[in-house]
Amino acid sequence: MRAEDPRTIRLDEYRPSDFLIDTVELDVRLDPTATRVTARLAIRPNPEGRADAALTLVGDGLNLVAASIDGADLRPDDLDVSPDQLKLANPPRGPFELTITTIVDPSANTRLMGLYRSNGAYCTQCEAEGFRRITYFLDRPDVLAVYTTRIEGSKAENPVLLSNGNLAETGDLGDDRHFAVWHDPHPKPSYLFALVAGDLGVVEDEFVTMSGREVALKVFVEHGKEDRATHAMESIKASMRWDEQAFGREYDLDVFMVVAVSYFNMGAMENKGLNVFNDKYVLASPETATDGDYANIEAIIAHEYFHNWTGNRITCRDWFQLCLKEGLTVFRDQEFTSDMRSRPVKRIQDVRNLRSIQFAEDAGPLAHAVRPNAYAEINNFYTPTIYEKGAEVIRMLKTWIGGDAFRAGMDLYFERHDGQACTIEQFIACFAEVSGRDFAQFLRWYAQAGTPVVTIRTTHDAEAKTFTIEATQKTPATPGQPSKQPMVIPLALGLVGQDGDDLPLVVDGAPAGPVFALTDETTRIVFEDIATRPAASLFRNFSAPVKVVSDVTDEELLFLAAHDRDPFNRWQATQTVALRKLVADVAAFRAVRPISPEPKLAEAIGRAFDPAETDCAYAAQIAALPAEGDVAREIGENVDPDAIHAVRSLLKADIRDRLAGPLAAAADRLAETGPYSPDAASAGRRALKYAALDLLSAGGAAEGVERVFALYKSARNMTDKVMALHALSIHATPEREEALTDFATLYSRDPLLLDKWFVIQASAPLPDTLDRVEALMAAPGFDMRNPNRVRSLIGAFGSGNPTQFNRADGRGYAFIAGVVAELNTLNPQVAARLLGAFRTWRSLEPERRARAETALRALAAMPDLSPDVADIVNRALG
Ligand code: 0A1
Ligand code: ZN
Repeated sequence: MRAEDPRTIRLDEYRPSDFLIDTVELDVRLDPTATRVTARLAIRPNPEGRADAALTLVGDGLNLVAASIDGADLRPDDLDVSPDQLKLANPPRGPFELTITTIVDPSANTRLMGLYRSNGAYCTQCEAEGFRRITYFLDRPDVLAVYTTRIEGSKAENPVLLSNGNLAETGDLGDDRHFAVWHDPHPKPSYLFALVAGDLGVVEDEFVTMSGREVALKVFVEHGKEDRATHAMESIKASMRWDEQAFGREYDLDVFMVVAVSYFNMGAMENKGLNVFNDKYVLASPETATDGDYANIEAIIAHEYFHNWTGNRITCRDWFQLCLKEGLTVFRDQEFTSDMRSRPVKRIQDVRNLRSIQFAEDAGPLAHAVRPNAYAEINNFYTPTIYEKGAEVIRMLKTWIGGDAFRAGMDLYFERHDGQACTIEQFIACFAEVSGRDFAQFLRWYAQAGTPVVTIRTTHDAEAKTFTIEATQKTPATPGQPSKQPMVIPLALGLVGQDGDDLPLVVDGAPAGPVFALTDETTRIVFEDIATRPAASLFRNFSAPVKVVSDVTDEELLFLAAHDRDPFNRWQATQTVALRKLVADVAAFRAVRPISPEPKLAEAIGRAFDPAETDCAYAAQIAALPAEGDVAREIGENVDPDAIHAVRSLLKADIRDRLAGPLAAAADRLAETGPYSPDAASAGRRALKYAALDLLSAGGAAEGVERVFALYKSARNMTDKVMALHALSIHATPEREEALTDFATLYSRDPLLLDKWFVIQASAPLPDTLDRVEALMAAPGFDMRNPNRVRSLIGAFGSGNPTQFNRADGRGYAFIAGVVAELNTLNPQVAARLLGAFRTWRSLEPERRARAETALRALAAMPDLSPDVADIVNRALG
């Protein structure tokens, strides 16, 4: 963060609001270009604020029509008004009612914040600071009010009128006008307000809560898509049941609604009682959705639903506490998915994801703490660090104090803080209280950015029969944080004996572990009664979000890959061996030295394709090598993405050559027979089949490509079709072109399927990819105003195509920067997100680094840069 930036907001400058708003009565008269919003606000001075303060309500591009206090009109002289604020220098010093009328233009709102239109429907997005684009307000999360919302509009255009809470009244006004009044009894911050109106189809169901209350469930979608909403509906019911069982949390309104919209900046939004979703995370049918889509929908429906307690009933005091709701809610949705599907597979997927996006963020110029202490633009802090690392911190907390104490702490948090806007300290205090532990050091996880590196040295003393683990932790410097202090790092471990069983853990003559807290820079643990050197299984189940550097040998790792009883570490062992090899191979490749063969790695991966392996989803994880980005991060500096790609492809081809028979047998054995079902076991079989086909077609090998093409042509569900198309798309073959053309002919009229076609082409590691992406921007169906289209075509190229984004000629960088410049005014949030592609630019080899910097500097020099884009560019260059 640049100190001179006038917009910088700081955590230590937090002050309670000088005024509170107890109730909000909104009257919204819908009109495509001139929607009239009248807000009646019951305001009173905050006893915790300053006594003689002015009242400053914030706006964003607003147009004031009228304002009055307690019924008396305010004249222009009484007010200090601009599009961005409404200020009363001398407001009443007791309770009063302020009425404000504004006019907003939803059709011109391309930023998709505030009130906007999506395919003809009206909808809102208010997190983080969108409510101020609807009316002047104390638009901050610690001002909680009870909302009553009256919506009036054309009956023909908007038969559906929705807002938060319960429906209180509806009425016909004649002349094609009607209205609905919604009342939400739960006080909430303005960012949780929502309004939706339009001509929508609905799927309805019901849920009976654990105390026997009936809740109406409604999922609204575009007409004709109702049959694609059933999976979302089932996911709502599963989420409601799970939150009751796992956390004792019950739903609290008469109705719970989800609306799918096609123009949305993010994944979904947890507005009280009225969740608004990107339709990509609602709509699914076997003909249109992949296994991945089904899983995402289930997880995101759960995430938004779980916010009802972690985020809505208990919200954040200020935006610095964003992880209070997001990290905790991600943790809760991860646990839900683990219970619904396979726990080890979910853990592996989450860790892959964490490493590929959060570790990358932590290692670059955009690194920031889980709770930052300053920000220039809050929209840019909806990051993997806040979400995914935030969830890891909660998971560590649970590992550290144990499951029972964790649940007791959560219960206390819900009981003590229901209805409040809280801080991380208040949350942590609940766990300190129930566990009796001191959390002062643990709190560093919220304040220190960067991924700690834990270096482990092991020694076995045969004579003394001891096995010593020496763990040294170091967190690298990050922007604004040159030096770091040691953290509390939970190390869950096992010592695996030669028979493959865990040895008893004895320290100082007593049973110990399996979780050890590393609290000092160096911690030594001496295990007793260890006659022969065991294989150390470290950080089981990924017990801390750290990078591990250990002296555990490849041989020991391969032993663990076969015998460790911790499924996560069986997977991790193979990954570590593969990663070490890939890093060594890249060095050899760049030095034009021969690459050494590695038959043992192929043997470990081969176990995934053993017909006796019944957990296919898990086996598919074993079979998938570390991603190119993982190799880049491990190398750390002077990175050449082409060399990494070349070496990884060679390793895949080598594994294929060694496992050709078992791979072909697995692909045959796993061929689809019955009707499609998206359940976890069936999805796992398809994932393993894909892993086999991906290896079989490595390097564009003719036989493998033929197999994949046959699957493409015979596929009877979208997962097979998309998997096959993806496998074909990475090699320049005639089959690739034929399949891409066929897919477009069949599906390009459906926007969500068009997106899949865009992603596949934009991620292809082929030299003509950028030309194609540029050409596709002019193709029918592409729309720069639709974030899903932009993310699928341009986002996938920037963040999902390491070799082509990082083209040696720098065209990839210039292309992304050019699109960002275009989107800068149209939709600054989406523009800023695209720039995430540059988060690792500093680790590139010098020539690419120079070209990336040129592109960033050109952007920085642009006039009228939005705060969103300026913030990322400045930090990326900072
Ligand atoms: N709270 C939402 C994420 C979200 C944040 C900002 C948005 O504005 C465009 C939209 C959604 C969640 O965690 O799902
Ligand atoms: Zn969330």
